[in-house]
Amino acid sequence: MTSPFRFQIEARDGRARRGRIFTPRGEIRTPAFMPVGTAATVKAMMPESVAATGADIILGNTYHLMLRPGAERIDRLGGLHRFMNWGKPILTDSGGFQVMSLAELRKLTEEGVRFSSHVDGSRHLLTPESSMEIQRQLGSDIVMAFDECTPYPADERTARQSMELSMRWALRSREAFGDRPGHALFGIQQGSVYPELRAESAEKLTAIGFEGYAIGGLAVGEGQDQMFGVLDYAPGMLPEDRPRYLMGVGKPDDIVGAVERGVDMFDCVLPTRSGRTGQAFTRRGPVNIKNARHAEDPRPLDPDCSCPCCAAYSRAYLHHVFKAGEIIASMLMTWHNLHYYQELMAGLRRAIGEGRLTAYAAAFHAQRAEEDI
Ligand code: PRF
Ligand code: ZN
Repeated sequence: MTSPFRFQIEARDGRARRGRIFTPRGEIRTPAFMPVGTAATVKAMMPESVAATGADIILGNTYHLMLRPGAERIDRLGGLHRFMNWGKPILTDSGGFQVMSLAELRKLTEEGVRFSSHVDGSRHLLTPESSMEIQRQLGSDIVMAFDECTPYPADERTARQSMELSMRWALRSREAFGDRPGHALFGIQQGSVYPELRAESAEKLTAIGFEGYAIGGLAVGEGQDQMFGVLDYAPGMLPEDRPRYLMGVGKPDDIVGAVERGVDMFDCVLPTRSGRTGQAFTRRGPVNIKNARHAEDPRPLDPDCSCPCCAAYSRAYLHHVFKAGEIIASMLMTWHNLHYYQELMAGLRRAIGEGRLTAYAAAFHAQRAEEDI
């Protein structure tokens, strides 16, 4: 019998791969972009609309859901999929990264992280074991190991200590996760910008054995040049036959560059958050709908876009509803942005399948370099 969770590579182009992850909740076409659904909602979107943009999987967060409404409550209500009415796969992040960026009075020890909730100040402890239990209660399809995202910049000694702690936590995560057919556990590589540490981290994770491998600790302020520098070698250190996930990335050009370097999965708040703050992504580059030059512009955000926003609404209307603080501004702009991201991923997958990724990336960059829109 083949495993209910498996990754199949269908095409390669340079270091890039096109493939498919099979799960009991459906297939994930890779390279994949996962919209962020932190608090059991992809903000401003109905789940069926998220699916209509082409998303095969969304991301949820241990940290937010354990604090509100609580993982045990979601478990009693039939799990996160039923709770939020999203039947396709869900990947959940393990919580450590969000604790370090959102919680107060944090204390990191060998055991885990103690912190105060940013919601009500209540005290909590997250450990590899409790993170695995919470992600099980949520019913997550792809569970992330509990790690520390090494802050940037970090000297090599500090980065080593942090990476080694994450690797001890990765082993504890694997042991606590146990055997759960149809569910996957992904390990997370750390090591900051140090090739030797990235290599050691990859060796330790591979020895433990995971269904997939994430590259953590990037997009934390190092800039695109340094991030691509790490991505020139880091994906190649991870097992060839498993999905590779670059956490928290990124801008459209970050994604194109990372796919060219062998990454299969991405998540980022950018399309959803930008949608709510008035920034639209288009083939010609970003458009800020708040700008007065759109006030009487009858054209859609992007004439080449087939999303419901561009099919029926002008820039003038979007400018107006955004300025008026109307909820539909967030709805339309978020839909457009998620559609743009999914079209980008579909274009990358098609290009890899046809062996023309280099030309696709060149056209992507050329279109954006054209004059102001
Ligand atoms: N670890 C985890 N989640 C993350 C990251 C990480 O390193 C990042 C880094 N960009 C984003 N989200 N667990
Ligand atoms: Zn559109």
